[in-house]
Amino acid sequence: MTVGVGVIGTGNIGTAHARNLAFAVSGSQVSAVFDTNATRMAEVAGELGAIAVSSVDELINHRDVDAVVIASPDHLHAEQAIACLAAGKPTMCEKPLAPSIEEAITVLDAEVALGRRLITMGFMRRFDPGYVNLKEQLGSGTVGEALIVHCVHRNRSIGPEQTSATLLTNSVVHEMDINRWLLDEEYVSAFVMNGRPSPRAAPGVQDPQLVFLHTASGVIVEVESFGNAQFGYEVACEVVASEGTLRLGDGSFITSSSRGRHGKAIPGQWLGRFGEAYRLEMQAWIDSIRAVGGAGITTGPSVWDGYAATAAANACIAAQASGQQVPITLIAKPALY
Ligand code: ISE
Repeated sequence: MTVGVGVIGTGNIGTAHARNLAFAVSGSQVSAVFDTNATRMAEVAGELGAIAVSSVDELINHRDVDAVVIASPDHLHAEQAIACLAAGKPTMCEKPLAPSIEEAITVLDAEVALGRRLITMGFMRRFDPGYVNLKEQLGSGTVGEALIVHCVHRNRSIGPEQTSATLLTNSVVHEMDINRWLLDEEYVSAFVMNGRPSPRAAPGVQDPQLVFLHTASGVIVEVESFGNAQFGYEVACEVVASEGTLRLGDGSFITSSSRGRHGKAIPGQWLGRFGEAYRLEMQAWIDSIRAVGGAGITTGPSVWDGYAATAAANACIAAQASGQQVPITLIAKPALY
């Protein structure tokens, strides 16, 4: 069975997902696309041999659409995810599940009421070979127990729509997810340190910022989030453990020596760094749909993971505003997850 996918949003990430589904993933094709930018939508539809539809509703309910990718602006994810649940279609929802906890819970409630998992969260770092290796090595116990995790998340620049809060819900949300996955436990509190803003930061935007999370067992997760780092894209993670350390540098850095120079090329943005993770994420999603379809997805990041990451990001927003440490209290985990 070839899974016909409808892609909502043909911006950077939606187009990357659509190209992967059309050319790099086996078992899928892109049957329909939708975007409010009609020119861009037509270009992507033409390139992939998909139809361009006139609304999100038409896409979700189209008979050639077996499954949906949500790659629209963050504030639309929750309502579109709920519409996909109502149509009974397996869905890959880009992060975040929603910017606010309340909206995230509406999706959680809708999926629990349906009684089967249809939504997979697009936390692609879980498929990055570097992070997978880091988790395996930590799990093997050779460095002992994790005590502190230092993370670096630098973007070359951020758009004018980004605020101190969206840097947390849209960007640092990756660390919210990947560290609870790495450590296999939930967070219990958040604290955010504001410092001297970069002269490149837009007025009123706290950039860079230092985020501190405590997990249930007391591990400290520290994240440097820097949206306007200028030099390129960089993600790094170092686990300090009781018997040693594990360090994940930027997996896409290749050191080369040529023409009298020695050095590394730095990716300009996240697609360069996480290209393989995005492809592997899509292949795993399509494989799971082909295996179980609408009967319910059982692998990959879930709506619960999306909710937990949003809850941590929202605690950070409150911590940033108050300058205080803010507790993170999750609702009871439904049996579905
Ligand atoms: C973007 O949406 C991503 O997913 C990138 O990984 C992240 O670095 C960036 O800050 C986000 O805006």
